[in-house]
Amino acid sequence: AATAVLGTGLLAVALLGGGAAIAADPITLKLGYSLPPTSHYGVGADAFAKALAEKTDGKYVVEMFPSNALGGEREMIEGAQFGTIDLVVTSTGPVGNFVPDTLTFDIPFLFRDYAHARGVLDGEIGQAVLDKFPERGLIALAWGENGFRHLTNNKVAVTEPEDVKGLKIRTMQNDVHMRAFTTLGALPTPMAFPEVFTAMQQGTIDGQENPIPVIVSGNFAQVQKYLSLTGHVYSPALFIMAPSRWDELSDAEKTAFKEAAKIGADAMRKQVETFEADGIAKLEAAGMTVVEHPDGARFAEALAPAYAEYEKRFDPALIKRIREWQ
Ligand code: EAX
Repeated sequence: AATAVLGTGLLAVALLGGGAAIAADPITLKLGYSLPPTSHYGVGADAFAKALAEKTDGKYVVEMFPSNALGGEREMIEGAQFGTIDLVVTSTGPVGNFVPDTLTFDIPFLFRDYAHARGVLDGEIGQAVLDKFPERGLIALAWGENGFRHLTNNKVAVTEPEDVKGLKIRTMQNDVHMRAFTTLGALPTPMAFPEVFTAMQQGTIDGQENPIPVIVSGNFAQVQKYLSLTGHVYSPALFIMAPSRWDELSDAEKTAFKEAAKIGADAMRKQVETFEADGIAKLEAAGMTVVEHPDGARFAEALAPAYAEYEKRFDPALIKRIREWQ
């Protein structure tokens, strides 16, 4: 019966396909995310649900609310704090407003590549940040992945930092990102994700920035002409849980939730890789002009004043440790 309200039918497929039993009287948990079921978030959330059912003998059934059905990411995180939403798969975009320690990871050009980002998040440094969530009224089960963010817009093929000057760019509700775009001379417009497509369509913004998996999943090629592979910042994702739900779990169940989230995160990362492998060609086929090699070194140089500020705001020793991670 729980699957009837999904509108996607994916849960039923995930559970039956996995052969997991559904307990006689299962507990249904609401999970929200901002992208379609076919996205990396959808794939990750389904893998989590399946693993959780297996590990708890079907005691927990996850009801999926994809495509912003429960609101933007900031609203969903608030829902988890209040206990009106049980689980959220979200980018860290708005998370710094709740748990400031996540903001260090939002510094542009901090991570070299996927292996670097994943290594830092899965190690001591990432765990220390996950451990900060309870004191902010949230539980973070595991790091997932959104991907390296690239710039799209409707005005100009961006190759150099100067090309960004005067562009109205939607950013996430994240002041580290906003600071970077202000420093480049853009006009950053913070906006919740559910409003972004319409804003591009109506021309109230010139562009936005997101990883390839989001640009593809969101059909942004329909409303954006230019894609520049700036890779200017790595965007982590998180499996977040409502503390009110978490506190009801036994220790064994807590372990099961964390393990299931890790399995979900691995599936999400694999799906990011799939989108990265064929996404750019798909976007070109859909009519986007792609700048494959914008001048990354000059972008980093142009951000010097922003870096000076980040060094004051965050722990410089931690930034150095992350940069030098091997
Ligand atoms: O989490 O708000 C954003 O641009 C996010 O990257 C998107 O919602 C996926």
